[in-house]
Amino acid sequence: MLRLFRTNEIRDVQELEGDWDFQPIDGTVGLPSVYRYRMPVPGCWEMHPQFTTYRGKGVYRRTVEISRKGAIRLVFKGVSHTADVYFNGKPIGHHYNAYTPFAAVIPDVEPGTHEVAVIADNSFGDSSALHVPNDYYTYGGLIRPVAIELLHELFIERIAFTPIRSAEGWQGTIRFYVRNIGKRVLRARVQLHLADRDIAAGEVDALPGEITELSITESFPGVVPWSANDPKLYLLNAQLYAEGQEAPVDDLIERVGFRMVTTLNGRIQVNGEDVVLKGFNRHEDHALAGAAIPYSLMVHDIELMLDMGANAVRTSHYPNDERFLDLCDERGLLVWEENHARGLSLEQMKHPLFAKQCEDCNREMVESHFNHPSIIIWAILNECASDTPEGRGMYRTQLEQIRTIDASRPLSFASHHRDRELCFDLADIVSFNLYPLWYEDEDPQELVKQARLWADQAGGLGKPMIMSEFGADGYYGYRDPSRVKGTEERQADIMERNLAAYTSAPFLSGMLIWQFCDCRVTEGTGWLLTRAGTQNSKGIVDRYRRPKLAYSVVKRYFTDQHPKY
Ligand code: ADA
Repeated sequence: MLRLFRTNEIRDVQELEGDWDFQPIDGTVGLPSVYRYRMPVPGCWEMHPQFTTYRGKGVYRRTVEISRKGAIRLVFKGVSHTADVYFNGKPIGHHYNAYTPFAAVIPDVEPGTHEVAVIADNSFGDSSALHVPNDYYTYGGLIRPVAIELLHELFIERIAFTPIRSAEGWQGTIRFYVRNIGKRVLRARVQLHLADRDIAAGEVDALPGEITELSITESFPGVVPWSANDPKLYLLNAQLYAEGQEAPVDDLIERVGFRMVTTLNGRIQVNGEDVVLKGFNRHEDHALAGAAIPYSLMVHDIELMLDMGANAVRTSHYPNDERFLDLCDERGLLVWEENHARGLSLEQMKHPLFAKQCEDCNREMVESHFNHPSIIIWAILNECASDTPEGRGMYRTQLEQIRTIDASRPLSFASHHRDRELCFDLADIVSFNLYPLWYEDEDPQELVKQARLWADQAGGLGKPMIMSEFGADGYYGYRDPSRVKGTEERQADIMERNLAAYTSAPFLSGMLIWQFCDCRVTEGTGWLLTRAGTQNSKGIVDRYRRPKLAYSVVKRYFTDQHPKY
């Protein structure tokens, strides 16, 4: 399943899910001649009994049937973490980062049987600035769906919908990006259907080899706004006509919602109403699936979060699977989505590929997830060197890059630098990762007030504030009357005191528990990579989603006595 709704009625799209051939290879070898294994796609190779800890390169291969002569596009929603794509043995694409989608166009394909092969690499090394040994696991393989599309030489690359709420009612600015992979200029015309309206969106000369933008702003009177309590969604159906053709040559269907996010008076508003985010940080990790979480288990995660009374989720620490975001759109869960970086020091940020790899990740994240109404915050660089002047320059560049692509959502970053933070003035929302009662013996009530003062003194005055992480380890099943650190009892006690403090702090706009589920971490040395069981055990549920004692504590604070916002 690619998405939770049909994205094309005209364009021929086929998902390439199922068993692919698989073979691990040494660094230097190209495509192998013998494949000894089979591997499911989407999937992680760590779920195969022979590859539970394999770090290196593995080749996935399968054949595809093409029914007609012309252009095709191979779409990869996520390959972990570096992909080299081959079509009939020829290299056609390269991509870095497990958590963002990419595609490769092949302009002139004959009908018949063809071979697709992908070398996936999850090793750490000089060419990777963001995937490094860390407090989560970099799995290997084709972890998200793959599809093949049959294309006309003129097609819709993407659509960006921005809802606007004004005194006169709802409007929407819609940008169509039309791509011409042919050799001559083509006149393109876009016809749009949205919220019971048929709209001629306009015409444009699409230049060969380029992506041409066409933009309109329209009123949509009478639409029902998207909200957490009533997450009303609309299909935005665009059809593309090429000169000289009667019938549309391509289409793209997006799903959108009418909602606007603002940050006024030190609070976050959705459609003008103040919201307080209550929810979780969630890693895409499951004991039975690794990072390739199937749809039914995504639903299970969302149901568990909603059962505890959550209204928000943070996609720590990378862009998420689109199907999960689709579910958040449908269930009305507010999303903080962030780029891929966790805990990088200034030295790691000075890696020669850091800037480029972040820039690609930011662009791919924002462009591909632009239309999800559930996403209300974009964020960058969790706990990186925002306490240094050089780091500040990099934060500034990245926040500016995101604002250029999407000025409609507030920006944030999660900081653990306390009074040493230097970048709060650059963001719209100030966010703190603090672990009172776990790493430090501090009183959450006092600490959260102190954090507000730190923010006010460091450029965050008047900005909304979120406790973006707090939590404690609790090993599933370890219960003991001593309530020592690591017991489920102690974790529940620590959650109780943190939640009591944050739910009664009137100046907070959000609290996001670290973390929803336990997650596997990279095995290594040093305190971070030698966590008990090679996992971060601060989940409120374990890696199988079994609830710990803290579950009912969270539920008590997030539900009954507290409204959804
Ligand atoms: C950090 C970090 C998380 C996780 C957490 C912890 O603040 O952002 O990824 O490592 O702490 O468990 O210590």
